[in-house]
Amino acid sequence: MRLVLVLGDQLTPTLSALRAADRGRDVVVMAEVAEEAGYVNHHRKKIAFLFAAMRKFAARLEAEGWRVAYGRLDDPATAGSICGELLRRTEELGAEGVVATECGEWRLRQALEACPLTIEVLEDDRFICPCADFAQWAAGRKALRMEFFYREMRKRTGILMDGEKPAGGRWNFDAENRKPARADLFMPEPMRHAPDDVTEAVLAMVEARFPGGFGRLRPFWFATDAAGAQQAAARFMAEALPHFGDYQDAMLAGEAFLYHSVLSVYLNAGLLDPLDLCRQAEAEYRAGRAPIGAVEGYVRQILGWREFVRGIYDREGPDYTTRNALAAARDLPGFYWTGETDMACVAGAVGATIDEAYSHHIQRLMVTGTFAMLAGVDPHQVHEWYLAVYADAYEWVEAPNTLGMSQFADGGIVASKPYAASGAYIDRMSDYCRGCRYDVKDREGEAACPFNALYWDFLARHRERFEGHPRMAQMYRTWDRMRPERRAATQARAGRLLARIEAGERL
Ligand code: FAD
Ligand code: DLZ
Ligand code: SF4
Repeated sequence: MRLVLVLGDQLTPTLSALRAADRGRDVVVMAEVAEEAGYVNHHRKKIAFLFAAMRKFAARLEAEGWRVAYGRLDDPATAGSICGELLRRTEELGAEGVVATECGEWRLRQALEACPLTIEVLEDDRFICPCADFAQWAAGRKALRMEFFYREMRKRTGILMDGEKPAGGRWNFDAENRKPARADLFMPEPMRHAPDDVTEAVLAMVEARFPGGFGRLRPFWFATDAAGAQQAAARFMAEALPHFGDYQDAMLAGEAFLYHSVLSVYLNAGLLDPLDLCRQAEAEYRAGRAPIGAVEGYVRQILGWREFVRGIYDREGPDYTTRNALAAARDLPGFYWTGETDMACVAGAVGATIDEAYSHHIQRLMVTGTFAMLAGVDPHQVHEWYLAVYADAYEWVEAPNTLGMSQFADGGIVASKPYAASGAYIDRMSDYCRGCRYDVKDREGEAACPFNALYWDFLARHRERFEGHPRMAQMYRTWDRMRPERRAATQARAGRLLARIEAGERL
């Protein structure tokens, strides 16, 4: 008899470990453990979502004939860690070994390697591109560009392909996407699920165990099983997908979700399947219900970005999260945890994060991400923040996005250039600046938008590294054309802002 390990983000009935096991003989081990709940200051909604989904998945497996040894967080006998739980169950049940699907995070992969048990580790084939295939694609390339990887994935899967050609005649419809949002648009809403008894019990436990934990626990409306997640996906496909491309990069004050799917939380826990979502989106295009630009944009995020960052995480190894190419060392400002700042865009993004354990990609990238990079915040602290605060956060997807795409801490593996931008970008893509105490048009005064001075100061600080970059040279020419006294005033303003950040003052 063997134990079959099923982790909180492996809630998929066709998981490789379950396929390899014998349901008449083997015992599934699932465990809510303090070590996983505490390796960062997870949002309470994230913990509640996972525990409720784990309990329901265990019940489903039992209904399908599996024996499940499930350890609850408040079980007095719990060993407190995944390895500890496997050891406890081995002894209790007299098991002869463990079969597991490879864990997403290096941290846990290493902990299981060090666990004194015989563990057979199988590939996680819920991903569309096996790590070995990614490594083969990447080998020998000077630079890894998502776009080329993505085209290979389109050809390999046949998604949005008309024979050898991309559907709609082009691989990429980005140029037609990226409209700023308008407040008078119809706003689709993600599907909200009322908590049932299982979820209520988990919410009560999380309330009791993590009274000072990060984030608002209620109202809680995530789906916690595959059927609910599938309903949410169907709602997205019908109501939001047709405009997904148009407003992919838009932001609106008070609108946390816009036309985004809000499905990553389910996808990353295994309640939805990535290829299936791509096929559902393609079906909307083929049926004429959603335009190619929207569907291609959506598919690119999953078939392209999601698979690409996972391949990078695996290839770069466990030290990836320690990278700090720009030698940034400031502490993460306290307002990342409280939202207490006069910068309306940051307050909006952090506020959504506190309330929903969610913010959409452009808020993550161009608001909280860009601000941290411009302010020279230690990327490891930024990484730990992103890993904690989002319900969809697991290191394999979060770290390349944070350290690579948003902080340029990996020196340019994920992003070819830093996502640095002044307040003008946020002003163009959102309505935040209208309601902000700061003046987005000003760079130097005490009421000037902090992004502006910090942006130019960032470019000046890292001139040696970036001025030769073809897509950044223009910015350096603009900076050089400014009058010396304007440049000095801008850098003085940046210096005052950075000093206030270091002193922990409100911005
Ligand atoms: P949609 O906008 O509807 O996109 C569709 C799907 O595409 C998503 O559900 C997601 O699965 C996938 N996707 C989109 N962009 C990316 C991307 N850049 N990388 C990988 N998959 C992508 N995503 C996570 O799943 N977990 C994270 O911890 C995470 N951390 C991030 C940190 C930073 C600093 C940044 C800039 C991005 C991060 N992302 C992360 C990527 C992206 O922001 C989220 O996937 C997206 O916001 C999830 O919301 P959604 O489901 O509404 O996405
Ligand atoms: C994120 C998380 C949390 C909060 N708690 C648990 C848990 O108690 N038990 C469990 O099996 N998994 C949990 N997870 C998900 C794991 O952290 C995730 O499986 C690893 O990070 C590997 O990707
Ligand atoms: Fe953000 Fe600056 Fe606009 Fe205020 S003025 S919302 S700080 S970009």
